Amino acid sequence: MAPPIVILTGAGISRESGLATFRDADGIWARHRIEDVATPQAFARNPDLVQGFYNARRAQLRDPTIQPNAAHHALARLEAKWPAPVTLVTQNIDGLHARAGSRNVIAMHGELQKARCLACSAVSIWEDDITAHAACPACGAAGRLRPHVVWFGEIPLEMERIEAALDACGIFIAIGTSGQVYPAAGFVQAVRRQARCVELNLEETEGTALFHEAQHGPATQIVPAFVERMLASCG
Ligand code: BJW
Repeated sequence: MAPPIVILTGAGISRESGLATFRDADGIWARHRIEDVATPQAFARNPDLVQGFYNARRAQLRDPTIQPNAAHHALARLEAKWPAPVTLVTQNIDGLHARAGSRNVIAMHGELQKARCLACSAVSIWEDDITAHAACPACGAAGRLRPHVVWFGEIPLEMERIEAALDACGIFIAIGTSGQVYPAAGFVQAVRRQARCVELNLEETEGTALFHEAQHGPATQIVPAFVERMLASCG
């Protein structure tokens, strides 16, 4: 019988769609300091700077040239064809997996095209800039919206659902993530005695030795080929 699969994706899967990773030489953290833009303290200190950082990245998502790539599409195909549950846990906030057709997606670090109200906690679709006076569509409070993303020191979203999927999985596949940010970086350790663990990444990571199998190369090449092999193996 085909085992349930958990897939963990990171910024590397969207690199060939035109979105920067974080820790590569040309990555986001080479241009911005984490403590300036990706902590609750940064937002409390300088909300305009933080909103500007996320507004610019949200604007990128409105660029019609930014589209899901062959790796995103291959994972949607795997979910549609695999005869057991496939749970896609993504650290990415770009929404490209859903746009490619994946349905069972957990966006553990949030979603860039949503805003969260600090007054009423409602989460709303938000595709434009969050301005200093923007009003919450749910409660009407003005100037209380923040990006619906998970900053350092905050608890990632849907951890119970993720833990249940990890507990049940027989195959764990990490794609395009450096494995440096917890708790996602710890998933392979949590499941490696019960599940076959595969790393698909451009290059080796500090965690490569923890996986039972690793393939290195651009996601748009290695992910579709891997998915086709998986689907062929289950008939
Ligand atoms: C390609 C490719 C191609 C390139 N094809 N591949 C000390 C020890 C342990 C933990 C901690 C610690 N001190 C603090 C912590 C906790 C902290 C943490 O992990 N810090 C570490 C830095 C040490 N974590 C947290 O604070 C988290 N919360 C938490 O732990 O809460 C406690 C708790 C948890 C669970 C239950 C109960 C309580 C929150 C982390 C939030 C991370 N947020 C960010 C930014 C917000 C969203 C955004 O702005 O986008 O999320 S940081 C940033 O890193 C972003 C990413 O999702 C995340 C991961 O990065 P990712 O995706 O791995 O990208 P890169 O750039 O690192 O790697 C890309 C990879 O792709 C590379 O390997 C390339 O080679 C590869 N690649 N091109 C294939 N074409």
